[in-house]
Amino acid sequence: TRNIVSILQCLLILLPGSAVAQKGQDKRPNIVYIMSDDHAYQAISAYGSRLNKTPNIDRLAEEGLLFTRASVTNALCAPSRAVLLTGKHSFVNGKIDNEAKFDWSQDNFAKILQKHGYQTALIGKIHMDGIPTGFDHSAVLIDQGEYYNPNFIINGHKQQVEGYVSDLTTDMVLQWIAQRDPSKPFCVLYHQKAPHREWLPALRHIVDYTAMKFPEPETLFDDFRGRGTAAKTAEMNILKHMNWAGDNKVPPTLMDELGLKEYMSWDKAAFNNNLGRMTTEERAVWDSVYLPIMENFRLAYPHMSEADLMRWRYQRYMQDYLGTVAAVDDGVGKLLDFLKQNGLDENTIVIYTSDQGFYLGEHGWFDKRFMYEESLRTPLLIRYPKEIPAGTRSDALVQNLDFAPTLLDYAGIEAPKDMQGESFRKLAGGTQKNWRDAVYYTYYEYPGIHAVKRHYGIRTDRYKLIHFYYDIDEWELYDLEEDPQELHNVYDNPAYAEVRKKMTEKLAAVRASYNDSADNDRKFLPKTPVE
Ligand code: SGN
Ligand code: CA
Repeated sequence: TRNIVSILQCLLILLPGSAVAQKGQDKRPNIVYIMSDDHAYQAISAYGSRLNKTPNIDRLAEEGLLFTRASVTNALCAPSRAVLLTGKHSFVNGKIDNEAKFDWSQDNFAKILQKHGYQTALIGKIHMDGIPTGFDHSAVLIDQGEYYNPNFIINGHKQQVEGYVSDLTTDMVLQWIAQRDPSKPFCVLYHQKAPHREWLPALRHIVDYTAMKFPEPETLFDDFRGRGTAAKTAEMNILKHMNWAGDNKVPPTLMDELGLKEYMSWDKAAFNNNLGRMTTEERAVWDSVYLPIMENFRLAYPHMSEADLMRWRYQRYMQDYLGTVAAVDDGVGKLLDFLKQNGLDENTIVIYTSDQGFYLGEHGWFDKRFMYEESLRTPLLIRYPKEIPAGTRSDALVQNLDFAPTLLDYAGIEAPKDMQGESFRKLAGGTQKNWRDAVYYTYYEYPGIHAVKRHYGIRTDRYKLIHFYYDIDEWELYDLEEDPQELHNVYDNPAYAEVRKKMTEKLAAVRASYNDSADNDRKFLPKTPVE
């Protein structure tokens, strides 16, 4: 089977234009929904990245619409995917964290599209157990998936596929589009694993990216003065909580030699498993690039201060993270070219987004989870020339909650009344009239990895109010205009008394409007209380 997949991929690459343009009377638009995993907007040049260039994702901004303030309702992988599918908040669809079971029997927008004659496919990472419902075809990674020669479950059958995960995911998407029935519209969820931890780039990108030096964020050495307990106790610090082998690619033998300890018990195993998936030839290329870096580190280590180590780890992190983004961007380029070559570019809506944002060293952090801007916000770009003028930007407070109703709207289908999001198709011209003035956020995975405490809150045009609860009871209020980096909690600042009052009322109203409550918060608490 590995060979068959490879042959099909070759055919596809050899025969551009082999897919058929849309035929027949059904002119409803096709949908390609691209979602990568943990792709920070700070790592997209259309968003003004200081770090990297993403020429292909940028094409979506040049030819379509870029949302500057799109956000998620719960900055974690599987919950975000459940919100995408259902158009409902986590406390309604039940997938509150990565652990909770997702009930695939509930309604989702793919099922609705299917019922209305769309061909549907899900390809790449889904990170939810069970057999996906609503898709004619599925080829999904298992759990987090693997970077090199990954396993896929293709329509229920597990198989290892040779190649690099981001390229394979792209090729499988193109292959599926090529073989579809051209008389019916299609919708494909094209879900990249990258740039998720442990950040292993395609071999074609490692020489360039490991040679780069990236600017440091202003808050790399944040001391969290002016913030509450939650930020101080989170375990997302690049110096203290990152894995040496798995994340920074320091070989386990070198860790032992330098006396570096595993932070996560699976650190060394992760390194060995990831690299163990490469063929001998692939491994030789990898070693030729990474071993000299590690030899330099071995020599430098005895003379490095804590700050030096932080800087070194930040650079290593960025080199690998941004290296994985490069193949995601290549894939977007390949898809856009493919659609054009096959006459599908006018009638296909192409969306690019991520399952949430990510910290690229801001506050000294990696990972996500918090309602602070870097993880709350997510990139969102849409190309659909029939309705969206080139080069449009919108500041509207759209959310991943809105995807299901929006995609149904584009397909000419009325969204079920119980979906909580709203179609943002009407914002496509760039207007912000008649749109929500606050987004609602909930986060539940605590106690858990990275130790980010449970919280919920709202963000409006200018302010953000957050309540951390469970083993603490703390409020934070930020003035995003005065303090875009969220360094000063002004909740107890008398100058903000009026703002605090209004935001508190607003939060209560928004919570009630979505049917969320303190009872819900309690319902989702772990059964055994934390000491
Ligand atoms: C793994 C990662 C975490 C990450 C979660 C959730 N650790 O547990 O850093 O927050 O996934 O990510 S790792 O050492 O195993 O890589 S999510 O995107 O799936 O929500
Ligand atoms: Ca994610």
